[in-house]
Amino acid sequence: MKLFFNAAGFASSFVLAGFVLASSPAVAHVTLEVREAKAGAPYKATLRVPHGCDGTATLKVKAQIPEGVIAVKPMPKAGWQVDTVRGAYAKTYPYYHGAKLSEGVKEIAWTGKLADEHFDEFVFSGFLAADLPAGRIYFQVTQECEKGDMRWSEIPAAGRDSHALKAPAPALVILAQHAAPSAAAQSFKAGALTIEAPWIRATPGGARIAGGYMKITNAGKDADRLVGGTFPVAGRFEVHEMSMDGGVMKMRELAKGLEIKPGESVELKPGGYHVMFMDLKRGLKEGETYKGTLVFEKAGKVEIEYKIGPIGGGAPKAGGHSHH
Ligand SMILES: [Cu+2]
Repeated sequence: MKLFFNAAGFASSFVLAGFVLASSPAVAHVTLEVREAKAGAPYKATLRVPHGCDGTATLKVKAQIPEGVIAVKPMPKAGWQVDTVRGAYAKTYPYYHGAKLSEGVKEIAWTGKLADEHFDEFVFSGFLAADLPAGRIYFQVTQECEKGDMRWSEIPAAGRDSHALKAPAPALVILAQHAAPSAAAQSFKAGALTIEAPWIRATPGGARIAGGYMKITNAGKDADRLVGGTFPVAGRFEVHEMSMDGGVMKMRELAKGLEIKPGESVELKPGGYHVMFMDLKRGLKEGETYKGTLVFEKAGKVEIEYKIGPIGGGAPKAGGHSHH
């Protein structure tokens, strides 16, 4: 009798005694090399095919492109014929330079030969639509072999993960964009300046610092500078910029404040200029609001109100704060 091991390594032969096993267990699955990516950004997919079907060579690999993955292009592959099937997307998606895409590659098929004892990678590039919600999307893959085929098409039920599935479809975790809390956000006036939609990223765990973001527009004829401010639960308030330092993104205080030129807007946003609240006396939770002040060189002091936004992705790493 054939000894059968499942993925957990338990010998199941006694359970299956008396049955004829149709196929050997698939220990390694077809997976994506990079399994997390941000919406609204390019994505390079590398599908890894670890074995054939029941010991026979793979002759074709077909990947279905899920909705929201646009502008897909397969990478040519030596020794393999690459075919695509195009089709309409469920809707029109904005793409670079104002372009809109309403159709594109929905399926890629690679035809060639991959011996069972070999491993190979099948690569394509695409763009993850900005409105893809955080969560998982699945690339269903079919592997056609000399004998039989493997359909990597199982999608776990809501709230479950893929581990229990025999042939899970390769999954990609979509990370939410760090979007500012929305539109209904308030604006505040100080002389010729308008401050729009101030928000602060919620603080994870016991973090004692937080970044604040907003858009400042100068409708006047003279430049002004954001030079300081106050925040009720912060020990210190600084105006910061992010910049590259020896290949590492770091933040530093703008000693002379942040200039807002006449007729221009400056956006304070994650990864760029921001105000920094330090020595926080309490954590900031999403959904809360806090009043604070900003101080401008010419326009003087203005009271504003911040909304506390999501913790989100892309927060400056703690290491970047080592100078604080
Ligand atoms: Cu900072």
